[in-house]
Amino acid sequence: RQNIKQNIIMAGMVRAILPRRSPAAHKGTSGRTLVIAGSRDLSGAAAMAAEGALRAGAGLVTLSAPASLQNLLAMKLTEVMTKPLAETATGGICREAVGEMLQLASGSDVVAIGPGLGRHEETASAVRETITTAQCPLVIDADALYALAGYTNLLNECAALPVLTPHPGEMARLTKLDVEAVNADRVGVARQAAGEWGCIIVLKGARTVVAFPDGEIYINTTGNAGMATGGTGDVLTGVIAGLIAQGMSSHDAAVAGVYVHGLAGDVAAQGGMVGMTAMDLLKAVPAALYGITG
Ligand code: B4P
Ligand code: MG
Repeated sequence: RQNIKQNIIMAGMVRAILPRRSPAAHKGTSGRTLVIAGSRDLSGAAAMAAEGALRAGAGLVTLSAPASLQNLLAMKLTEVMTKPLAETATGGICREAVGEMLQLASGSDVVAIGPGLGRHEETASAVRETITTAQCPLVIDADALYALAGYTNLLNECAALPVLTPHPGEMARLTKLDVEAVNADRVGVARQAAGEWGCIIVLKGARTVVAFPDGEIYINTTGNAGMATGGTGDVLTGVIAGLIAQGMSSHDAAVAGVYVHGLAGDVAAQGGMVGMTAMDLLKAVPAALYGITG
């Protein structure tokens, strides 16, 4: 394990793996992304993740969220299709929504799940069932990571190698370590989790670590402290999913996604690092992609 290479993610590496748009492309050829996100008080996270997928070039993006958010999200997101899900009394996804989520997933190339779902136990259980039953690649973030704490053994049941995108706080909960221990050995902790659970770990923060089950590590150097603001993590979830929708493997999408996302943060920071928002970052994703592929 010690001998396995640690790679720094370089522009040339990302240039070689990013999808290129054929002149004859239509929206169907750029993939279908399903985002499962949001709860009554957390609509912004769902919107950010859905837009992240679009900004990464995904052809069609569907956002399924609790029914009470339907009108608000449909107003907020012009280009995203919205599908209402059955919800609990507190406004989170309920058990009865599992069938609908699986149905939507079956027509999708990738599912991103987690931002803003809330932490109701019924929602967590519906999330676990969806993750273990859906047949497409998954990007798992935020409250879906909360749902997996104590249940990481379920990741074995995923149809394809899932991508998990924890920040150090979420990683601490998943590993039952404290945040200091995670931060003291980011590479070691991410590598061990990826190997033990059978997943790709994207451990976020300055110098995001991407770890694979075979011990391979990629470290990202794009991005800046201006990204330490609400919603930027939700954008990353959408960006990685949007790249998978366009035909990238989960492996390549995780590596390229963190690089592009950080570069978008660097582009956005040209307008001022302090006070930049996740929305600024979203708008900078196409320029970041263009800067890499031309
Ligand atoms: P959440 O509700 O979990 O909200 P969030 O995930 O923090 O927001 P977001 O999705 O936008 O950011 P994320 O970090 O995913 O937070 C609530 C609770 O979580 C809080 O109570 C807090 O205590 C805890 N928590 C949050 N972050 C923690 C941490 N780092 N350690 C311990 N506890 C934490 O995504 C941010 C994105 O920006 C990532 O892509 C990241 O790589 C990037 N980024 C952030 N700072 C960067 C930097 N300095 N340089 C480069 N990239 C950076
Ligand atoms: Mg987050």
